[in-house]
Amino acid sequence: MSGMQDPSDDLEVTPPKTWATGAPAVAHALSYSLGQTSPRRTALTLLNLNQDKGIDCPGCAWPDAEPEHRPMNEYCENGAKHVNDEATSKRITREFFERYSVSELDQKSDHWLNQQGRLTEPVVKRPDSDFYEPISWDDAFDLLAEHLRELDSPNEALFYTSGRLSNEAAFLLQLFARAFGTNNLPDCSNMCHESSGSAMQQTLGTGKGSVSLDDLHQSDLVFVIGQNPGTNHPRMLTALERTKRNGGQVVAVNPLPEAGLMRFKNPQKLRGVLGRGTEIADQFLQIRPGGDLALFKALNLLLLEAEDAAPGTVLDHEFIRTRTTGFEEFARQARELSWDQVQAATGLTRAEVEQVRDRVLSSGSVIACWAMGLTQHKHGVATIREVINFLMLRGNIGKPGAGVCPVRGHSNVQGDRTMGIWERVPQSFLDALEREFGFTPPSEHGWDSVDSIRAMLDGRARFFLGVAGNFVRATPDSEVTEKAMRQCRMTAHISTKLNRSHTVCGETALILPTLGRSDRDVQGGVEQFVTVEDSMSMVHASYGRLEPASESLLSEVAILSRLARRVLGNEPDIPWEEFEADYDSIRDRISRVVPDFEDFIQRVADPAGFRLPNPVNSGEFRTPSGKALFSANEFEWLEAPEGYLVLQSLRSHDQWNTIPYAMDDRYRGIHNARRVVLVNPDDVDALGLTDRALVDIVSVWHDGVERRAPGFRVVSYPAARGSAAAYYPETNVLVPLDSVADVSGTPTSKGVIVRLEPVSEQD
Ligand SMILES: Nc1nc2c(c(=O)[nH]1)N[C@H]1C(S)=C(S)[C@@H](COP(=O)(O)OP(=O)(O)OC[C@H]3O[C@@H](n4cnc5c(=O)[nH]c(N)nc54)[C@H](O)[C@@H]3O)O[C@H]1N2
Ligand SMILES: Nc1nc2c(c(=O)[nH]1)N[C@H]1C(S)=C(S)[C@@H](COP(=O)(O)OP(=O)(O)OC[C@H]3O[C@@H](n4cnc5c(=O)[nH]c(N)nc54)[C@H](O)[C@@H]3O)O[C@H]1N2
Ligand SMILES: [Mo]
Repeated sequence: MSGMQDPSDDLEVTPPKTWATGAPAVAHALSYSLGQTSPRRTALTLLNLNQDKGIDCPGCAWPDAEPEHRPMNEYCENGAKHVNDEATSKRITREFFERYSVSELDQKSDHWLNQQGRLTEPVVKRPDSDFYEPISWDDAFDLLAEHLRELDSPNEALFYTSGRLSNEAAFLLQLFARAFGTNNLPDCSNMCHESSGSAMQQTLGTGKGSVSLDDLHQSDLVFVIGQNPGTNHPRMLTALERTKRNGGQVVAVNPLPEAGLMRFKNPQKLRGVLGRGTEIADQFLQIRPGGDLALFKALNLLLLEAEDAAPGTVLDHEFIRTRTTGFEEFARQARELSWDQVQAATGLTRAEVEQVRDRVLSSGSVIACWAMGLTQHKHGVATIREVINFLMLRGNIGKPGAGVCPVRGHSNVQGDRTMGIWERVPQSFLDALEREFGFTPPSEHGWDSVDSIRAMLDGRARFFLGVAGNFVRATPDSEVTEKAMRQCRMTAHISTKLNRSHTVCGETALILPTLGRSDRDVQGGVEQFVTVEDSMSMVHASYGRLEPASESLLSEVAILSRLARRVLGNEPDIPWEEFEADYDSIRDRISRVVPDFEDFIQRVADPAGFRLPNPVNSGEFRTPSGKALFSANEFEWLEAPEGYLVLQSLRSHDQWNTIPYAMDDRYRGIHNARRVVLVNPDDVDALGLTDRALVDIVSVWHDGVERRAPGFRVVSYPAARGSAAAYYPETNVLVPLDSVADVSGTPTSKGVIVRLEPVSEQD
């Protein structure tokens, strides 16, 4: 497989932190930023982050507070690092591509590739060459059009996106793909919150979360499940601090005692800098990976039993009777659970679960927040359905302070879906496109990310265009995925920075450099803005503020409009030129195609933006029965045979998805190395290993193929017994392509059965 391995010899380990986001966090962000760019650009980006007429932080999808409650520095350490990674003063010039062949670049690490700076002009790798060389935009569009036209069917083309795209660019991409004739729009959601969407769609009739920031502030009890907010959604801690101040409680469920779940020091307040900070979790459940289905089944059983003991006092009968179906079957199955099963799956005691039940019984409103710790498991969809059963038992859906809160990843991943980036978009959306643009979009479903890899492998797909993202590093089974990509006739990427997907090339490969969210975007002499939708369905504008990295950069909207025009001409009749010249003209079309976007142009002028309604909050469930569904979920858990562990692949504190910013994981006390595997000290002993031993991680799967990630240091860490944790994307090689969640097809990145094989250090 390609890619240099970052050595692990300089590893230093310090005790994990027990609190997150104090003053040192701000200092770290500033030092990273100043390493990337000038003090002036740093100040310009940071002062504009999440402000009225400013840059929407291209980091995570956590919502902004209302403008009047937004401090001047409404950003977090990791958002600051992230936006300054984009604002870097470093540039990749044509000399760079003369100096390094593609094969050489392919040996570089993810970190090194990213550190080379912003891409500045379009480049092409031709079939018989090992070098990228400059190409004009015009020639690049011609080449793309030529490759698209020679396909036997539009379905041989794949259009991948990550949730970095604005609403406007996303709308154009799906419009182009469908006018071209395919629904092949795989996206990062397939690897991310797809399980949440699947579970909520089945049971509640909506794919989106139902709570607002206000709900979170007011809630009596908030669950934070399978989520590391101190690192991945730091501003969520400000919200949880408010929940606590208002008298609410927090229960955290995680195999790792993550710093942000324990204690928070608010960097925006003097008290936060100097004091002890706020305790976040009132109760921490250190669960085994994949044990959450059992935990929520157990809680549901305890609630049913509490109702038996005091009829009419525990369940919300009115809600169950009038708003739901399936309760009887659910309850019958819930009572079959045994506590031995719960203990084996969760590693928790009955007393711990009963303590949570008591908190629930004393709470009028409950919210469940979750992220990748639930979605990336084989039974992720069933687990989330069970969480929804749990909320519905006491009517905790659609009332203030209560509801479902899948915490999204990329800043506009939710908006991209709203705009139709979905390989299985509903027919009603396709019909609306047809009414507006006068062509018939294909109704056959497209391929998701995993199916796209399968299609490339067996030659059913031959053209890959990635708009943002890093497909080969985000997807599972790295060796297989790389082979699939290399078999394409053309791979092309619209990107801001260099990454591994550019070095794993099809026969012909293109890199098309684009403006980032922070760059000023002027079309026809007029400054443009774009819009995004956050995790709580707030839609608002984002304005680029920095001088673009090069004069040759085009915006995503411009690239997609020109490409579409070159490929499709005037057939169907879509005003691509107008779209490029004035983004309001795209918003106008969005307002007529996408539900709930009426008067989009006027409404988005409000600095606070506007909130898309969630039907659940007005008691409307868009399921076939018109009611919310209680589901009966089979008991399932992850059992590792003796001598094996359940490995989860996760993010360090110092990376953004596939891109490590530094070799550290500050809150977990890991320094100068990423090839580490965190294991409970008792498991280290039981496996006959020692702290810092050098091991290969080997995964086993019923296809009999042995997948190996070589050269990791064992670090004794307070992880749940029987579990291990190591960083993504270095461990994606261990996740079999076919190991996906039921229903959603999401790779099981948090549930891989592995053994640790000692490596001799003689030589
Ligand atoms: N700084 C920064 N911010 C980011 C990102 C980033 O890379 N860097 N990525 C963005 C994206 S795209 C996303 S999707 C989000 C991801 O946000 P998270 O979901 O917080 O990301 P992960 O690092 O994958 O962490 C998963 C958490 O789930 C826990 N976990 C693992 N398995 C289980 C399990 O079986 N049960 C339970 N209860 N817990 C489990 C892990 O210990 C870990 O705390 O963050 C977004 N924000
Ligand atoms: N094993 C394992 N695998 C995982 C996960 C896991 O937890 N474990 N998490 C999964 C999740 S949740 C996700 S969301 C995916 C993430 O997968 P992706 O979204 O595909 O990956 P990113 O690392 O966010 O993509 C980074 C690249 O995006 C480009 N980029 C950045 N900003 C812009 C922009 O404004 N415009 C354009 N055009 N390009 C831009 C840059 O070139 C950069 O190199 O990975 C998934 N894969
Ligand atoms: Mo994600």
